[in-house]
Amino acid sequence: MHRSVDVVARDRAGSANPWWREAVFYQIYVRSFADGNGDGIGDLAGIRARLPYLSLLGVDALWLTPFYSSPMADHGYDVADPRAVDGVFGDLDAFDALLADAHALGLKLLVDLVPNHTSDEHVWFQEALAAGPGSPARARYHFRPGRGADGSEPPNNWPSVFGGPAWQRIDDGEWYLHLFAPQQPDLNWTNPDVAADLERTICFWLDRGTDGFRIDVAHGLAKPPGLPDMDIPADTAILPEIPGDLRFDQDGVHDLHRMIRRVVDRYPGRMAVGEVWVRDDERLARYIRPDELHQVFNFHLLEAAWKAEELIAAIVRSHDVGTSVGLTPTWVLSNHDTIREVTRYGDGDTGRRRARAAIVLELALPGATYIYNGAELGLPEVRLPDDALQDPTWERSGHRERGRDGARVPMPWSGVQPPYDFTTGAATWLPMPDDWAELTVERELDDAGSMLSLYRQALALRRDRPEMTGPGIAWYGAPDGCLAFRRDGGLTCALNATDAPVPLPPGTVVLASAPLAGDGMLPGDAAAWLV
Ligand code: TEU
Ligand code: CA
Repeated sequence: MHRSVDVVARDRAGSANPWWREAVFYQIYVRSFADGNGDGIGDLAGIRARLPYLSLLGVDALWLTPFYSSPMADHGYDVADPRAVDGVFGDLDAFDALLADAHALGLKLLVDLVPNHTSDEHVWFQEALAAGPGSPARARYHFRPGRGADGSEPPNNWPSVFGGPAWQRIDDGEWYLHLFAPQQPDLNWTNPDVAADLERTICFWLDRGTDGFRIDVAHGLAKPPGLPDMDIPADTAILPEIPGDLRFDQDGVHDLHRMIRRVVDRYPGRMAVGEVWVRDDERLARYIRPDELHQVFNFHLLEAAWKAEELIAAIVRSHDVGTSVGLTPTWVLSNHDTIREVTRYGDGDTGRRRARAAIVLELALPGATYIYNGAELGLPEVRLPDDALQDPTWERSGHRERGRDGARVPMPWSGVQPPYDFTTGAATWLPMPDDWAELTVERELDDAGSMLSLYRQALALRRDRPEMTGPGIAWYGAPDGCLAFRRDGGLTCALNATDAPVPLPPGTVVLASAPLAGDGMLPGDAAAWLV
């Protein structure tokens, strides 16, 4: 077996080697990272106080999830004012101070843009409710009369991503569209006010020195003319990107990304990465054409099962998406919407071993990597009690889907019991498990065998080793259930997804996710780097 996906990345737009191309980004779910004022909810001051940790970890850039003024129906992804900081998280001074300190440590900082929808408490939506049917204020959203004789049926059959219909009826009988929670009305991107306001928001954050954006639901935004019904397979109600899904990835979305790019390009060195859940690679690549986004998340690796064939296919596909437009790819193992990798890969010891191997694999790959806070500690998904669940998915699915809270439990910093120094207060916004004493930052920093130490070693090697370079990878033959590839610069990465040891490829091991199984043998569920 010798597959080659060698492609020399074309330089484009400005710098031959922009900082984001091979950067390691660290995603901070702001509510859950560190609490600076004792109310049990993470905030900007908490992040600022923990910046030395992030510098020690060895990442290049941070991405903060929304910290804007919000009623928190979707924990900040329901934005009431995109140019104001919510009091729960701090204020603009706290943001500026955080940004200045991050820059002083050499860390770049991205903020989240949420252009698909606003909060129902956004001034525009309040105006729209008051102004009535047919008004210019309603034209900024998608208001429609209902179907049926009395208009009591939703205008079309679209489901909300969080369960239930994507339409909400209001008192005067009209309905409005919300692809997510009813508190997140979708904006109408054919209305010029909408684009003008996003431009203001982009400039507002870039003028403060922010390095760029993660763009929420970047495959949403544009809606098909007339909002027709879509085909909904009987077995699915809420997964986005079902075939023929008219809610996402409409051709008109690309004009909006070109607009965003024109604005961002006025600020040299800044960038935007889109959250695009599009499983067709050719369509996914459209979002990173030279005049659109700089990067797009690529979820193939996150969605691959723990099997060599699936991992290889995910890597080849992701790599090709990038190189088809002259870019290096992006890699993601988890984020605040997905099951934590330790749990996804089998939980317990098996899950931990595989998550260790997965990060060794991921950090060997050419391109940019996004790490979700807590992954570096090996945090598992938490099975929270029903009465603690806050994700709107839980209620909207009629308690069929537990939602994403299990991946959003606050970070354990030190100590042996909740709240593990996440807060100086007693309670945390989601309860923390009693058995996380071994998973704190403090404990793992002191343990050479911890997940955190593995991340730190891998990140340091990635930064320092000359072998970790070049955009291409060449595949080696590998035993069944295993994979091995070599980067242009000379690094070999081997991964064993079986449960029995296999011989390592030739070379000197510089990093291994588990102790080697005797001379030159890579144990099961492990990965290694060789030079
Ligand atoms: O997620 C968008 C989105 O489509 C996700 O719901 C995704 O499809 C799903 O979780 C895959 O399992 C973004 C944010 O990341 C999410 O936290 C927000 O709730 C959502 O947008 C609405 O703003
Ligand atoms: Ca707080």
